[in-house]
Amino acid sequence: MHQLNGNNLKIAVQRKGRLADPSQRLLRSLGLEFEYSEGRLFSKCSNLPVDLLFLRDDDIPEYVQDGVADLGIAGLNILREQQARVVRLESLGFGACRLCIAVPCHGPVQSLDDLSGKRIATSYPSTLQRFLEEKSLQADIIKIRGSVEITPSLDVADAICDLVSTGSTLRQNDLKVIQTILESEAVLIGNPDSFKDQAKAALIERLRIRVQGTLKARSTKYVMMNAPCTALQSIREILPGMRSPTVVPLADKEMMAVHAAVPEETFWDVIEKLKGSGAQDILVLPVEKMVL
Ligand code: PRT
Ligand code: ZN
Repeated sequence: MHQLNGNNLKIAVQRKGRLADPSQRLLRSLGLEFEYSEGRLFSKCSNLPVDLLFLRDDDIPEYVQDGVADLGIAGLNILREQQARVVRLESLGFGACRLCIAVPCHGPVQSLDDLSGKRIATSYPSTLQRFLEEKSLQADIIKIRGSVEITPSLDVADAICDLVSTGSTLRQNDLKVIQTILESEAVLIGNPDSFKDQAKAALIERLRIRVQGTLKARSTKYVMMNAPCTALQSIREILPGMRSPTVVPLADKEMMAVHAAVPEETFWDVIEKLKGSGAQDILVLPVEKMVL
């Protein structure tokens, strides 16, 4: 059995569930090398002074708050619900979902105002309570641990407040969203005291830069194209906000190759405009890491 090292940076991630695989993938993409097998509670990284703790997602904010772990990866939904005293370091771009109030499609409650005096079943009572207070709504909150979506058909509740990602669970239960109360995704959190330890603070900073480099790379494509030299000015204008693209001369003196990084969200627009301005033979490559 491995022993945890008191000086090592401890990172808590979900053991099993929706955030488990993407969290481990992210950690590996940061260059952390570790072993994992199901049922394992912790693992020492072989190449950095980092120990990983594998926990239930609900326990992660508290472990970080209490300093058992220095960093953690948890859903924003859990952080908000628990109001944990931790610092939010980075949004991680996975585990996206919305905490929503949903009602039976053809029931008496069709809007927020109809909720007055009604029963809302949820696993997120604090977040819901705060939302209702903000809206000056009075409703009974029924705290349920799982399978919240079946409570209206059992007449345990008139509405639910639950996480939605694809919406298929709601559709299967003939429910529809009337209000989103939180947009959530996985976030990297930290214990504020961990930054007081110089060695830990320095390692956290290194890991943060690696997280940013990995996320930036995921949302960027590397585009290579050939174009007539006369199109250089218009191609530069189509690639706004980029540093100067790389221009490589070709054997055909009138032609050049242009290489540039393009953000995913504007990708197709940019490609179409590039084509329109004379670019041809456009190659698009994924970017592995991006450190600016
Ligand atoms: O065992 P442990 O406590 O660690 O795991 P868990 O079962 O409590 O959590 P898990 O693995 O289901 O979810 C972990 C985290 O994933 C959540 O805290 C959210 O941050 C995030 N996440 C993203 C989701 C969903 N999407 C999601 N769709 N968590 C739960 N759901 C559930 C939702 O509650 C509902 O039952 O999926 C159903 C709805 O999904 P759709 O796709 O039908 O809309
Ligand atoms: Zn959980």
